[in-house]
Amino acid sequence: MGFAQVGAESAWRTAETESIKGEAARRGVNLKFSDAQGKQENQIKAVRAFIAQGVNAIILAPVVETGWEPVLREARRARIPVVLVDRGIQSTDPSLVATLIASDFVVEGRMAAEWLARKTGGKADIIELQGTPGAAPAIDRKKGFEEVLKMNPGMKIVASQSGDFRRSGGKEVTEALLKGAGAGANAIYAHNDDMALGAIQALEEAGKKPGKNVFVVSIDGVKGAFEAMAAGRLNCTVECNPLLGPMAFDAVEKALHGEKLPAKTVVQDRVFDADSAASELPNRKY
Ligand code: GYE
Repeated sequence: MGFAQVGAESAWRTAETESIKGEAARRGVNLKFSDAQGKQENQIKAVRAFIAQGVNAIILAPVVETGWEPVLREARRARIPVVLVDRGIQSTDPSLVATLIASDFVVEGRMAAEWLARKTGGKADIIELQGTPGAAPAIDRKKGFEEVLKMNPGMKIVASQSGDFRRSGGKEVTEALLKGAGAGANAIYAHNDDMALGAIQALEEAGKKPGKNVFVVSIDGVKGAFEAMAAGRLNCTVECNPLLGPMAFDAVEKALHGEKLPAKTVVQDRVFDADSAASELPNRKY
């Protein structure tokens, strides 16, 4: 089997890679792994190489939503089922993929905004740190968050930029925005924990108190986020489960047996905040 992974931009992504590699080993599956270093062209090349090598199935975590149809048609022609994990694609032809296993990122964005609305009494000037441009979680986490802002006129995004889901990106963008449009912000919404952790560093270096005079809310629920919450530096994280290996391999097996799969299986996520962080920390698996 082939697994075309996005890269290693975040702790979430590393946990997903380990989950899929671990599950392959448990099932005795020979897994060919490709890291696209965040570039769609590399991912497309990897999928083509898997097809050429005659793999039985392909797991794909698509870096962006668009541009997949030609290579997916090649896979279909070769009768190789493709299971999408964690990020969806835009396509008018549902028969190009066997199924998608992912969280609902719109719901995650809504949950983050609802938490912030409750905590701030509906008054917030927000810096938004977006994920990779064109990626499903960046598009949908923005959408869900903004839906809730529309119902809370006292909350607005004062500055918004991509930090590419990386800690370094979150830090650099926050540094720059704090000197400009985001100077007066009392909240940061990061599309993932890694960017939030970078932003926390930037806030502290700018003499601010993240978690106290600037609320920081993010998504993923990785261990580093729970540690930051327990230390009072991060306020809230919305979980997004990366441990997709078992579900992905179940789906592959069904696809290989010709079973029809649902278009999407939604992974359920919960919200955690600083109140429960310390007691939850030992239970976290990623
Ligand atoms: O939230 C982020 C990552 O696609 C759901 O990608 C995933 C996202 C995750 O790098 O940390």
